[in-house]
Amino acid sequence: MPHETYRPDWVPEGGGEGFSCRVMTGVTEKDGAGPLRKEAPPPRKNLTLDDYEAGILNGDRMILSRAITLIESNAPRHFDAAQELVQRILPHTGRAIRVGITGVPGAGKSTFIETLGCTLCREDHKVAVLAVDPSSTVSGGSILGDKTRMEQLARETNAFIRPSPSSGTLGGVTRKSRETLLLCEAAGYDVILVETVGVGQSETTVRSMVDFFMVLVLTGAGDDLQGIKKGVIELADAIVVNKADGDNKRRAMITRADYNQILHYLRPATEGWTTQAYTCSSLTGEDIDTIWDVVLRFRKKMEDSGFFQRRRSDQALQWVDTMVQEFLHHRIVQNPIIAQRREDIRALVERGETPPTKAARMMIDVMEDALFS
Ligand SMILES: Nc1nc2c(ncn2[C@@H]2O[C@H](COP(=O)(O)OP(=O)(O)O)[C@@H](O)[C@H]2O)c(=O)[nH]1
Ligand SMILES: [Mg+2]
Repeated sequence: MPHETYRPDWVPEGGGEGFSCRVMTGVTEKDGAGPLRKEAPPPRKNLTLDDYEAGILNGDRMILSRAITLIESNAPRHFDAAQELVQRILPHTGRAIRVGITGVPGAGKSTFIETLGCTLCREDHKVAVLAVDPSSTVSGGSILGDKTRMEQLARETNAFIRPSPSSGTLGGVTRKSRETLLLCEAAGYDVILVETVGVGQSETTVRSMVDFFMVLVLTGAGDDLQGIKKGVIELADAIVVNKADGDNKRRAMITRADYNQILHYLRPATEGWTTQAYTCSSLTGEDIDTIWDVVLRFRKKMEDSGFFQRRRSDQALQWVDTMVQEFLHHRIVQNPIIAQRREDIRALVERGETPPTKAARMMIDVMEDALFS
């Protein structure tokens, strides 16, 4: 097997790691060095659903990764298997605290997650990091950026980092992210951190899959709120003014006060919880523990009031509705008869020959005909 470390027979009793061998993939003819040994890739054992289930419940990261790949697959035959798998692991989900983190590019989301994640891992938490990146679904590029690699956190054995699935509609990505979150919970991750950018629709999407939602902001909010829409602030359970270090610290305090002023006039995102602004530095780690205490205090309070569970079941129901809508939308836009008739009816409206309400009625009739009869 290529790139595998093994210990040969001649290792002396008590011989340390230094006696390991590392086997590299052989050079092939393509490399231009003549007819050398050609090594076939190791056969990848096909996993059964039982293998997946047992592996996930055992916390096997390799099997967890492969299960997520199954979920992310767009092939119809994988879809059924993936759904069966999600059904099977469902009784083992729900025990993690799910935290969403948004903010404009450069706000320090990835750095924050890395610092917080490493701290939690050292406290024996198992931390899974997921990303929902709407840009990668459209352009193939990522706004979340390279730092999503989170090199320090990636080295922690208690951490599992999964980048955003990179194809499909935001709806498809959302389904995959939600199901990935469930698999991670079943694999024993008790903290799930979901990173997304504060542009477009993705923060509403992430809000709908997490318990606690925070917005990372930079200093100097002023009147323009740094392009962060008021709508995003209204989704937040905490505003975190990041980069409160060095010369920036004093300004961060002022920004925090500014946000608290604004929050005073907004409806809180979570019933029974007062959203406040805090400062921290993801670079030095200062006050990262304070932010985590806020999350824990939130969970305790919401569990006591019953709101925690209620939000989760509301989210599940809302998720069903969203998927039905998306499914119908998909069926409608994919249908050639509907597409043709739609053009005809639009032309009638454009020429002023049919009033809009009647045209809408005609469209509905066409759809019912095409889809349900
Ligand atoms: N001084 C300082 N710089 C930070 C802090 N957090 C992040 N940065 C820097 O800000 C830049 C953007 O950080 P990144 O985590 O990639 O932001 P993201 O786009 O929101 O994920 C990087 O150069 C970080 O090193 C912080 O708390 N203090
Ligand atoms: Mg990032």
